Amino acid sequence: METELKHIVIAVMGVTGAGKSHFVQRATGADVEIGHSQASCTHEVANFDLIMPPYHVHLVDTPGFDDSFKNDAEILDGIAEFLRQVHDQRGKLSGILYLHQITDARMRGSALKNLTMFQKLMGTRALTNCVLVTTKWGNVDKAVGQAREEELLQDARFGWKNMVANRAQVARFENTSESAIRIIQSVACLRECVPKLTEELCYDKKKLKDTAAGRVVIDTLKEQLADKQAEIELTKQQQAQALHEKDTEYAKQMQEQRAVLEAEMKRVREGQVLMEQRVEEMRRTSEARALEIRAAEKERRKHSTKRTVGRWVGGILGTAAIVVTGGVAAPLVLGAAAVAEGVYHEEKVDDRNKLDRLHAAA
Ligand SMILES: Nc1nc2c(ncn2[C@@H]2O[C@H](COP(=O)(O)OP(=O)(O)O)[C@@H](O)[C@H]2O)c(=O)[nH]1
Ligand SMILES: [Mg+2]
Repeated sequence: METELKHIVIAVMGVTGAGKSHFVQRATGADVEIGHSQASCTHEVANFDLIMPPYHVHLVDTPGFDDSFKNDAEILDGIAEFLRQVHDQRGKLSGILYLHQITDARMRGSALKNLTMFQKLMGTRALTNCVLVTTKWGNVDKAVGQAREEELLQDARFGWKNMVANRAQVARFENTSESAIRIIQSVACLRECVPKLTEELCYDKKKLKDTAAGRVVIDTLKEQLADKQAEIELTKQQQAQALHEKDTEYAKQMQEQRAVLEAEMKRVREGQVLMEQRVEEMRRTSEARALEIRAAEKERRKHSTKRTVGRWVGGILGTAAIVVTGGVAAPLVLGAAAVAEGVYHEEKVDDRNKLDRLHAAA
């Protein structure tokens, strides 16, 4: 039956905490990591399958442009890579759901930034396939929620008015699977869309930094770089002053703070390098990462086979030694087994960490 299903892609976007992963969980029943604090959970673009005849929906959870672990360049790079893959594999991008929590009394800075990025990513034409979805209605008085929804639709500063004028739909998520499915159904049947970012990268062959969304990120990175430089300068002065006053404890604190700031500055610079990529380079980078991951997985499997064989051989020899010595060698054999198990465990953790690092970078 599966072969008869039509494969479509629907992306879920919005600020951290808007309820993207929760929505995906409600729609698919999958074990999606949901955030219960301000720190974001979804750092990578992640695909979840939903069989909804006649469609096989690839529901794609994305991180917001306010992630606590990744900067805007890394987030945009991840989204750009996802859009490039959908385009290259002739995937049908049927819809983009933009989630906004109705519990927010005021549009926070991060919410405004995400909205700006969303509009830059989509452009105008793809808005036909966009749904502006409000969430968390259960956590707000209905009349208050309705007033906020009205404000979102009327106040031109929020961009919703313009998006709706350009055929974006509006929906309320009622925190049930049926509600999630209804929203998905409202875009599943639409003709596929090509977001502005896909157009810019795949047809106009622009570098990420020259796209509409990229330009916003470039400005943010420049500001962040200037801020970090100023902070580093300040810690240098404070460290010198502390040393002059022989306050070694405070001088040490300032040195540590500077090291953190320098590491952050390095990440911002790496972000700037990412933005210089063209779509061909993105492809090469992601192919190289995929190869690295495959090689690491092969290596891990090889190690795990070696470990299993080692355990069996060790077990047989150990038992034989205990039998031959009439039990005298038992403490020795058991001690050796414990040491070997410790080594196996460390190797396994090392392999796992290496793989996790590669997956995180991919
Ligand atoms: N009551 C209610 N809680 C929600 C809703 N959507 C999300 N949440 C909660 O909001 C928090 C953040 O959700 P999450 O899906 O991790 O947000 P994400 O960062 O956008 O992926 C979690 O505690 C969710 O359980 C909703 O529609 N109603
Ligand atoms: Mg999430």
